[in-house]
Amino acid sequence: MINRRRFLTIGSLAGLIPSLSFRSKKSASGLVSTLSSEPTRLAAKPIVISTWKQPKANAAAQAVLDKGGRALEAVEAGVRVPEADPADMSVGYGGRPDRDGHVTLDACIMDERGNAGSVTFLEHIMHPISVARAVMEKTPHVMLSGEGALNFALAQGFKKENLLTKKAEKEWREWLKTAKYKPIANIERHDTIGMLAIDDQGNISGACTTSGLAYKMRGRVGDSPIIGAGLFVDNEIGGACATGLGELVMRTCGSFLVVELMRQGRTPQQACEEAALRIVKKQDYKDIQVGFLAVNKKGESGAFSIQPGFNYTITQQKQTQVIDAKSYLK
Ligand code: SD4
Repeated sequence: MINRRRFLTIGSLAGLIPSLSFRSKKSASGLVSTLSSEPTRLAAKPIVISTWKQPKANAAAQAVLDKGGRALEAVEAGVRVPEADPADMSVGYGGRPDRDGHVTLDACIMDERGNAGSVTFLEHIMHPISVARAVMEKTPHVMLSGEGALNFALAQGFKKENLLTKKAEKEWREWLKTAKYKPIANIERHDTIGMLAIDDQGNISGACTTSGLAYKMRGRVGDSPIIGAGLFVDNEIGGACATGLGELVMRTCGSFLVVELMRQGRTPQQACEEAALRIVKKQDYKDIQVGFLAVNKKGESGAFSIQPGFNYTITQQKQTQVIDAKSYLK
């Protein structure tokens, strides 16, 4: 499907983003700019779509939708899979710690009514997404952080656990020998999961959960739990989520921007591309990865990243595929 897509050169779209100097061909620096003329994937509902290679998470979400469940239930069930999987070292249990050796988690969730819940800097709880959902449904707030989030989780019956696996600890101790902190595109194997789903009723929900950047400063919170940055859903329009270096996504309200661009008429693919170009235009992106993923109300979807290497998993009509996203740099 991806190879069959037609692309417009950015030159013909210069009116949309006037101040970028677009190139229609590969330049000396290797930059290529494109905005697609078609959505990446044609509409089909229900749909589950998630950042990176997450077939098991999509299967768990799809199982909920197969029973006629809400998209909200689906995305929660879906992202709980990598949260509990120690092999996924960017999410939940087994996540890489901060520079002081603590696993700290960020997550958020949004439903079709525009309700939102979020936890940041949460420690010791395997399923931050479920705590985020409890914040949404059981408190008058949107976001709880740190000790307050942990106390709330414990009061809700969540169990306190050690989330630092031997493997993650060993790698961290190795890192301590040089303790150089420089996030590099894809090298940290970004597996943060952002998931969007549309259910039988046509309702959209989303979830995003991560242990954040490996060896981050203690207390650092990324884009993933920030409504509008790591995730945004507007049931009239669509949903979007982001992965990669959160600082770049937060500075541009990335997921909100993608949804707003879809509101203005962009396809999900075009919206993801334009949001990535916004970052490229304003930020130092050279070694940095950011990927966007979006779905609109019709069930069309799209994805785009700054660096090559970003992929996503889509489940539609009972078929699951992992697709390489187009990228700004080649
Ligand atoms: C963050 N956006 O904390 C997250 C990291 C990420 O895959 O996406 N990793 O900045």
